[in-house]
Amino acid sequence: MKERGPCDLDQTSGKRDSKKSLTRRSLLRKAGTTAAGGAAGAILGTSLASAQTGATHMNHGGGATFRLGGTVDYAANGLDPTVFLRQFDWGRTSRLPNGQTLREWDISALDREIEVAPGVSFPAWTFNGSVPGPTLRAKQGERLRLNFGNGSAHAHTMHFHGIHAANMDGVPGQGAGLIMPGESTVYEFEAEPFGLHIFHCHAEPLAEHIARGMYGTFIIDPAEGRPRADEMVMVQAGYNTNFDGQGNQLYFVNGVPFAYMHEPIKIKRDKLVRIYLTNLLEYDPINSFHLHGNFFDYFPTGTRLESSEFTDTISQVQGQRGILEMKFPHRGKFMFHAHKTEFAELGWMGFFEVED
Ligand SMILES: [Cu+2]
Repeated sequence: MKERGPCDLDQTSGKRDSKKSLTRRSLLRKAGTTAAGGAAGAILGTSLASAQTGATHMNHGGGATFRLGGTVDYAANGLDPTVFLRQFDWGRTSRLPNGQTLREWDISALDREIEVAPGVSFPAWTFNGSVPGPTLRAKQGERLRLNFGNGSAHAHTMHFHGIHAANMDGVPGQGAGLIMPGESTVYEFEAEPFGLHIFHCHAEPLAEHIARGMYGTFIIDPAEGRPRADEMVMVQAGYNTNFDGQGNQLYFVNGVPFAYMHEPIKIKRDKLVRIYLTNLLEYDPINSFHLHGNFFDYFPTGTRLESSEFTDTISQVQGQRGILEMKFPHRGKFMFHAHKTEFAELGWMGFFEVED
């Protein structure tokens, strides 16, 4: 990891209200004394710098930035959250002798340093070079094939949620088992059931392999499709930048804390929006999603076509996921964030910007 100097905690004026002081204390408690202090310091710098200029870092008008307006280098990270949001990897297709469609992807495990906050680098383990990995998408009834190669210095697997044979489960000791550095394997199974699923590495220690970034979203469309909508994927997770396994110093959707505060998600008023929301957060047992100024229909795991709930807040435990559908009747900016406010203030918050 990059070395950082002492973080910016001492540069504040004494002018803070009790809420910011509390935030500062909880950040100090979480940050520890390693590089995580840098990460938390970068975040904390937001509220302290804002306090000095009279703004607040949850300013609904201006949005949040890291200290001094810094952003991370999306190009170097191989992931631009605004692009990733609506990017679905359909792989390539061919026809099997029985007439079934074969859909195929090439996935590599790669070690990669990514910038998780301005000037703070994190030694990630990735699928295809980014955290999260690609959003894989298929249609119910297809045959799916994953050509998996391990270009990492560590042993990994690909474990898919879904219905499949035991030897295609991507766990140590079954089927191909652990895929060693330089080795490869093929996972193959039917696309079932339709819904919103996930994939992740299942090598041990499992929590670390996931927390390092080895996860992604796996969507199987129902045969009859879903109503036309502006579709997007949001992968909730975090970075445990001090590797203590006790919690996370940064939280996000789609790899970059505060990304959609910098760059609100543009939405057309009265148009159907569909969010594929997954939770790959390690070390914290529960994540949540709360939408301001609106309600949504919720389809847990996306495996039924009828909404189970009309709400503005849902929770997801690790590995849980669900589809949200909504229309925005009002123009303007609306926040979305973890209703676990500690996560929100450490990066898991963003804006929708609704326009005509
Ligand atoms: Cu792994």
